Amino acid sequence: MSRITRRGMLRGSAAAVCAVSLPAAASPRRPNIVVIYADDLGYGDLGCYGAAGIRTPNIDRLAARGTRFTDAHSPSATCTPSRYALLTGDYAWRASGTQILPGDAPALIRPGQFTLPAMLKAAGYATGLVGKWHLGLGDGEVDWNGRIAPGPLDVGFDQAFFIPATLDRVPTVLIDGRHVVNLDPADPIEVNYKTRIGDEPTGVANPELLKFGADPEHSDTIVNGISRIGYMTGGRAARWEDEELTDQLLGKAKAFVSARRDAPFFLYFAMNEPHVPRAPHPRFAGKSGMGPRGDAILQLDWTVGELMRTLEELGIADDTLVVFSSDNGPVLFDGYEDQAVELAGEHRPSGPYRSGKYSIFEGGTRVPMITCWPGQIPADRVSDALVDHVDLLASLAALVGEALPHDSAVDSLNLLPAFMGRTDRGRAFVVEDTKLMVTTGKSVASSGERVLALRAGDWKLIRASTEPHEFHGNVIGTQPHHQLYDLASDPGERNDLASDMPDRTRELAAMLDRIEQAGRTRP
Ligand code: NG6
Ligand code: CA
Repeated sequence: MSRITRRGMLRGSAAAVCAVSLPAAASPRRPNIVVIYADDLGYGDLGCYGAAGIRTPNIDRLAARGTRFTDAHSPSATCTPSRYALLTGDYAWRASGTQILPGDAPALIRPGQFTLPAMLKAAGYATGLVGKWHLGLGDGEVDWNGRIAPGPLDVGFDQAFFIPATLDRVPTVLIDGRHVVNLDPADPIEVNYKTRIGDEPTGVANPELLKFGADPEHSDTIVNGISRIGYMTGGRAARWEDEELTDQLLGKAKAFVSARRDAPFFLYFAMNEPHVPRAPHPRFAGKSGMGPRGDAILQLDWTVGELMRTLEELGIADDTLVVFSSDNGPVLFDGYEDQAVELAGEHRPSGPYRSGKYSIFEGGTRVPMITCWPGQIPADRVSDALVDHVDLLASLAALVGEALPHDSAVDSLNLLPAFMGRTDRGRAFVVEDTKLMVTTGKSVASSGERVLALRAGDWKLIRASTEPHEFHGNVIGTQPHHQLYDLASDPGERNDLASDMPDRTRELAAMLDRIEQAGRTRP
């Protein structure tokens, strides 16, 4: 019997394993684990999920070699809370402060907190982060010119090469471990999210310097011809060049896996595509016919292919479990005039689901997800199991034989058999989450209401919220009353059944209240 079966599967769900005949697997090594987390990639954005207008052969190949999920959810409809839940195993809405963070926010995950990388590190894994962090740094006053802590290295990563927040937020610099890369001490960095500092051009004052226009929220300091959210001065030698960034991150990811080819490693490769601002390398520019958003998806796909090729060349592809997914649903216009809306044509970035990023409708959190581990996970399989990224922590703990402390990872369920593609039995329910955007002139705060929805089987209850909600003219799903949808017959959430089915609505609303009040969902 393989180590996986012995150490993980039987512990979690013996029945599920026995129900399906497994490929007789030779004893695998403890696998390397690579989580590739795309940013704002939608359910309908990949060829293997039905996109006809965009070619994603590398990610499609990953799906052909593994299992593709049709009902996988990011824990939230925006980045910070999704990543918080992925890394901690707690639904983000249980904690305060888990909204989209500015680039100078303090560390949200505190040192000592139980996390996915800390768990894998305890199991003997080398752990690395390459890419987007967006979970805050420091204790309130980040010293961009000195030692930056706490950060990823304090919550379980051995190595971290990362961008602090988002591509559209200052500071637009990379951090290696605890220090800004290429920082010239004679040109110190200063960051301010409230008032303009220094005399560098801004999108508001110098729109003629921009590669593309931006809305007022994205019109502060211009870096590399792109205006950002927030002001920064200094650090000129350290500023990234958007067009080169993904190649640089890929280089780091390749170096990490190459250096650790002989030991189990965990790589969290947090890619930025197709988040705004979309400025892919010139070799992708204009190639999709859908403008920079489509081109960014081509870049994402190519980069995934390169990382896979590296694993193959190192001879470790068969010893590596790859998980591919996205932190939230898609958005076309997100502040920059890059023609994403105009050039989308027939492309439906959310596939059959309604709305996208920021939304409590399915498009907000129903994301592509693929797991691939040659010889262990069935190839070319489609799974309808209901799964959530919050479950990866408990599931991977089961895989490597680590126990979870009772009071940590409180919403993370061991769904290893589902992630291994060996059963379609996933969660009985999942809580969907969004923290609403409130647009008030210049300031777009995500200090608005938190709206939760409960998926129980095909039923979906969207909890009533008091604020009316739109984002850039899109209805994002909230109403002053509960909504009830039957996704089996109405996947697009058009037919609110709440007034026709008051009992079911009440029952699901009460269940959601109980889940919230219980403080945990893991048994
Ligand atoms: C929003 C930004 C948006 C994007 C998002 C974070 C405005 C108007 N919009 O506040 O451009 O950066 O935050 O995206 O400021 S996420 O994928 O990291 O959650
Ligand atoms: Ca995102």
